[in-house]
Parts: sequence; structure tokens; C-alpha cells
Amino acid sequence: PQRAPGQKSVLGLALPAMESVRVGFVGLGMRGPGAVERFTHIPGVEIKALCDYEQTRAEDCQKYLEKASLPKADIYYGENGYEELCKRPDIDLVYIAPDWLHHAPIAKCALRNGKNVAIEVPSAMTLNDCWELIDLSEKHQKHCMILENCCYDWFEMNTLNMAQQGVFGEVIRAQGAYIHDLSPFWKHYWKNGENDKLGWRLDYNMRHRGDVYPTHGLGPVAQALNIHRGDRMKTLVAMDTKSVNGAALVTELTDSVCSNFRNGDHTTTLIRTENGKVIEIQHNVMTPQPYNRLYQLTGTKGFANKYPMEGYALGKQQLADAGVKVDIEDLSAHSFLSGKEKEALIEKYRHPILIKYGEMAKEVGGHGGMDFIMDARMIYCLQNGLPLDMDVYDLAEWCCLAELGSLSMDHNSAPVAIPDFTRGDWNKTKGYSHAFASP
Ligand code: A2G
Repeated sequence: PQRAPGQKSVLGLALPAMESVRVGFVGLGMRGPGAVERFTHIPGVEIKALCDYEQTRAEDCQKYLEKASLPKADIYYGENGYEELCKRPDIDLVYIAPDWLHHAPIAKCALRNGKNVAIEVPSAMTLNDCWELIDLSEKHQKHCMILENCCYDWFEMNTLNMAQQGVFGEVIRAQGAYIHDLSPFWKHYWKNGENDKLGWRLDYNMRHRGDVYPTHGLGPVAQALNIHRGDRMKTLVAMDTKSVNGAALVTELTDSVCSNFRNGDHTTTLIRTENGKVIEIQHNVMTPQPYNRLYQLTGTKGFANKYPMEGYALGKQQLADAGVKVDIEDLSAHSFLSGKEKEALIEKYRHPILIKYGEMAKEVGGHGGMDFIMDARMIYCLQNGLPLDMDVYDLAEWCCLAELGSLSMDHNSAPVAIPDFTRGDWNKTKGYSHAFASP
């Protein structure tokens, strides 16, 4: 879709610095309470409102405020509670963490009311929602950030720093994934009454083909490849296995044979970029295997890989070029660095954001600390009038895989064009040096 006349891009959007960031939380089931708790550890934040479909869940979160000796927040609940919250004039940021289907509708309501929004993943389930969020963010000139916590994990951050500084040469291929056997989790997702045997997440997977949860894998590698900061994702093809465990699970839970589970047990998406790079993204929440986000970067001069073992492979010259002193005579890129070479490399490229927040993050926690780093960094940017690390175009690029992949697979894995969500601006910013330079 064309940009409306007079509407401006939000690429690099910097808003006036906010001395204090006034926040309202919507969705306090599985992810929301932890976010409220984390925000009580961030200075310069006021938690104004708590909202959930269920009143008790909203009220329950007051305990985090009490524990931190903070004033109580106002409570909103019911089907339309969030609409009331979004209308409040004294809120700067709406933090959105309900089930997936409510992410975009609540965010749209908040943007229409002139609020900045931060949305849990996946922030938009359809292409249409992606475009609507872009249009609203641009129209109101407000931030619309995807809360992709995996971008703030230690290995990903240090490796991004290395990639940005050319340690791996040119990164030409990247892999990412969300491979997580969710069998211990299915029964914990919110159910819509007694007759709902599946819970919202399994129900969504049953009804939708495609990588419905692409952003833990895609987010960090898209950053390493400078997507819409010098390159853009151009074409994708997707392929899935049949559904075996998904269908069996529904059969077991409903006592009737499920023959129409849309989501394959394992989905693979391949993406080619404008600059001739390839990204491979996988999704599997159904089969028993170790947790894995892959995160692998193949560079012309080096290699990084996170799962199952974090490592870097660089030749002697490349390591010296990266500014790391090498003692070993026969160091080659054919095996992973170990010992003091590995430590020295990480030490030299430790991401400034980790230096600032790493220690505290380990205390506060949230997936080992990365959730806290993400939240604290976002608030820092708002307080200092900086662009956020992830904008609405990242959100759209990372989330569009679901619908576009399903389109590809429903057409025998045909290639599908990926829209340029920046509408022509994908090559205007170069890399992440600006966004991530001043933590
Ligand atoms: O399992 C993990 O915590 C996931 N996060 C999260 O996204 C969600 O799927 C959860 C199960 O509900 C990561 O893997 C980082």
C-alpha cells in the first residue's frame, strides 16, 4: 500500500526525551506479570495501569508494586478494559502481552490514542495487521516496538557487535529458529471456558499453517544482516512436514480424531535478500528434542554458532585483524576457538548494552536476564529521546513470515515476494552503529 499524502516514515524516529515513562500494561496472564515485576526495577518509570480480561489477574499484579513500595496502579478488566486504559492522557507507553490474537488490535487502539506501544511476539499475525500498524505508527509518529527479547541475549548481542565491525567478513548466510517442545506448556495457555479443550495457542497452531512464531529466530539474525539498514528480505519459500504430533495432541485432548491440523510439526522458511544473502528460519514446537534457536552466521571470513554450543571459528589472520592477540601457531577457522582466544574475542566485543545492564539483568532475571535488558534499554531510549532498537518495520518484516510462508506452502512452496515495508527506505540507514552505539 502507498503511504498516505503527508504521512512520514518513522525510520529513526526520535521523540522528545521523557523524564519519566508512564506505563500501562495490558495482558497479565503468562508473560505480563513478569514484565510488571521487571519494570519495578527500572528507574524513572511510573506504572499507572494494569489491565487484563480477568479482573483477578490484573489485581494480582499489584503485589509487585507493593513489594517495591510503589503506589498502586489503576485496574482495568473485561472485554474492553484496554480501550479505557488507552484513552488515559497520563500514559506514554502501552505494554501489550495478551494472547497472540489480541496483540495487534490492542496496539492499534493504543496508537490511535497517540500512545507508544511495545508488543510481545509475534506482534502481528497477518500482513494486513503489519501494514495497519505501520500506517498508525507513521500517522501518529509514535513508536511501535516488537518485544523480541532474543535480540538481547548475551551471545546474540556480542555477535551482533562483531558482525557490525566486520569480524566475520561479510555475513552471507544466517540461520535462526524456534525449536521448543511445548508439551509441558500446552495445558497452561488460557482457555475460553470449560468447552475449550485446547487453549488459545494450540488452537491457533491447529488453524494456521506457516511459521507462526518466527521472531525469536529471525529477529537476531535480521539485525546481524542489517535488514532495512542496507539490505532487505526479498523472496521466500517455505516447506513444512506433515502434522503428526500436533494432530495427535488435539485428538488426545478432544477425544475425536483431528485430521485438519494446519501447522506442520516442523516448518522451514528460506529467504533471499536484495544483496544476495540467505536466511533460513525453522519452527518446531511439537517434537521431542533439545531447545534450539540455531543462531548461526556464515561469514566470508568467519563463523558464529549458538546452539548446541556457543562458539566462534576464525582463522589466525582474521583474529589478529579483529584486534585479538593470538599465541597459537596453527590456529585455523576449521575448529571453534577455545580458551583465552575465545575469551579475548568476547571481551573485546562485549556489547555496550551488556556492559551497562548485564550485571543487574542477571539479578532481576527473565529468561536469564535478556527480558530485563530489553525493557531497561527501551525505557532508556525513551528517557533520552533516542530511536528504539526495533521499529515498526522490523516488526512487520519479522512477523510477515507467518502469512507469507503459508501462502508459499499452499502453492506447493512457490516463491513469494516480501513487501518492502519501509516503502523505499530500506537502504537509507547503514547498519546498527547509530541505534546501538550509545547505550
Ligand atoms: O517458552 C519460552 O519461554 C519462549 N521464549 C516463549 O516465547 C514462549 O514460547 C514460552 C512458552 O510459552 C524463548 O524461547 C526465549
